[in-house]
Amino acid sequence: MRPGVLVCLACAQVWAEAPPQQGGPNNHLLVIVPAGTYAVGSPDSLRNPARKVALAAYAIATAETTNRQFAAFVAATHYVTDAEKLGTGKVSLEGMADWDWDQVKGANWRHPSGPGGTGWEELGDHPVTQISGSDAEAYCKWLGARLPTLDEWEVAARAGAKTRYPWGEKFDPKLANTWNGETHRRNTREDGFVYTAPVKSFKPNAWGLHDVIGNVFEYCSGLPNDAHPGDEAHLIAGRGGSWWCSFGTCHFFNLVDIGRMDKHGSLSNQGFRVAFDPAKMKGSSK
Ligand SMILES: [Ca+2]
Ligand SMILES: [Ca+2]
Repeated sequence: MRPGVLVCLACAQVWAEAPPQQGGPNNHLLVIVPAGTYAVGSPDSLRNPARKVALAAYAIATAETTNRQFAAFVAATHYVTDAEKLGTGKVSLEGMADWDWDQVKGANWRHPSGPGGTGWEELGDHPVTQISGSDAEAYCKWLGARLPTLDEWEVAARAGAKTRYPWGEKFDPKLANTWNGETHRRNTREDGFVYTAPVKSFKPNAWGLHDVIGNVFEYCSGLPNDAHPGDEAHLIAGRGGSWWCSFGTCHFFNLVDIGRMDKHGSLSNQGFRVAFDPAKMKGSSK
């Protein structure tokens, strides 16, 4: 597709044509984003200021990577995640105080809330969690994929929208899986889910991407402009917020804010979606 085919009409969210979708390895459904110059950021953000970015063509998954997809990777490679090596993962449950996370022994992607909680087999269509940014990179390497860059993630998540959310400027709790309620002591269940939701439970954006807002924070490559030299070794960026995020705690469930996480940390609200360089997709046999 030649650049310029995607023409924004009078409304910021109406595009002449959505990018094509195609099946990728390990059952990832992908959107092909054409090369072009795209608007990202916001005038209100220091970490992600409004600007134009030139991108080469890339493919990005329409959904967050699921437990079933991650299980196929582990079955093929016997990969051991950071949480499994450490023996613990960070878990937050309804009833805890805002911002509290427990370091739970035995919490890992197979049992994201800990050994007594629901296992991955029952959460096959849910996004994989309790994996670190380093684990996500290992999955991508196996697949012949990579993490999206911060700008690639935002362009695909915006799908032409210039607003704070894919659907406009005002948050709508029915359109994404976030934390509903005044505090983490009690969840009002307005969006129907307390913790992760099966991927694609919510309406996609204009380009067919689901859960760009909420469900799980999504690791991206690169760091925002306030990073220091050497930060890449221990930090990784995340976008879009998660089921845990609320207006009273981390309110990064939007198209602008960029989170920074411990690259080897594992939490029950952090996951990822994959991206590809189109030329490399043909070589994958997964
Ligand atoms: Ca929710
Ligand atoms: Ca997400």
